[in-house]
Amino acid sequence: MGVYYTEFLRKVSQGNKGLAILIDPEKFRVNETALFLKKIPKETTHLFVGGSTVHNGETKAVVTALKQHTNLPVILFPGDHSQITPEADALLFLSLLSGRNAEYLVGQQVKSIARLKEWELEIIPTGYLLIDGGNESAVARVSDTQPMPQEDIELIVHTALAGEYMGAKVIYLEAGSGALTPVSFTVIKTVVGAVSIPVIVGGGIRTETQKQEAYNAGAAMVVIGTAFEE
Ligand code: 1GP
Repeated sequence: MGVYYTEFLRKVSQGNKGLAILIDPEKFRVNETALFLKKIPKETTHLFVGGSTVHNGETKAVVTALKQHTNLPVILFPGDHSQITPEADALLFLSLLSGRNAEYLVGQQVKSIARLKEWELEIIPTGYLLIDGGNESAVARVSDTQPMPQEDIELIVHTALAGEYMGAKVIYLEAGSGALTPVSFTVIKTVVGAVSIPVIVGGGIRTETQKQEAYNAGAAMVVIGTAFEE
């Protein structure tokens, strides 16, 4: 695996927790990049860039501006193949395993290959699971898939394990941006106990308490977007 994943695994194995700040290129002002970076928490370990509906070229401009202003790893978290750009450090190569829409399981991924095979971008195979966050998420709308109910722990665990067995290097438990209810302690803890790869958790995490709860449940990394946009 590439350097960013290896370094992440090393930190996780030492008991360190990751904190990624998610930047949605649609809402980000490139001319305020320096100011934005001053405001993010000092424990931030990664910057994620992506959104459900981003126009062509916006991601490139945001990633380029971030790379000019910070040494934090800039990781793509794309809503679709058009958001993949070579200026970033790594790419979460997402497959939306919670859904049954072939386009988001593998179709978008195939569309990215002509470019990816020419680029140096580090690719991190990621099993992406959308869990019900109590409101309709952009991921559900855009992908036309249903989130998994938080109560259906067996389905969630089996889906995460299917991801690991298919080769995912991380599992991403997503409640959806702006979720009313983040992924629960029980869901995180059960998935972390079942898989042997790091678990990333995001969606609806707004407070320090919610963040700590995800860490205490075993999340290797928490992703926060909306709370910093606000
Ligand atoms: C990342 O979509 C989340 O997984 C971000 O969610 O915007 O609610 O923090 P928030």
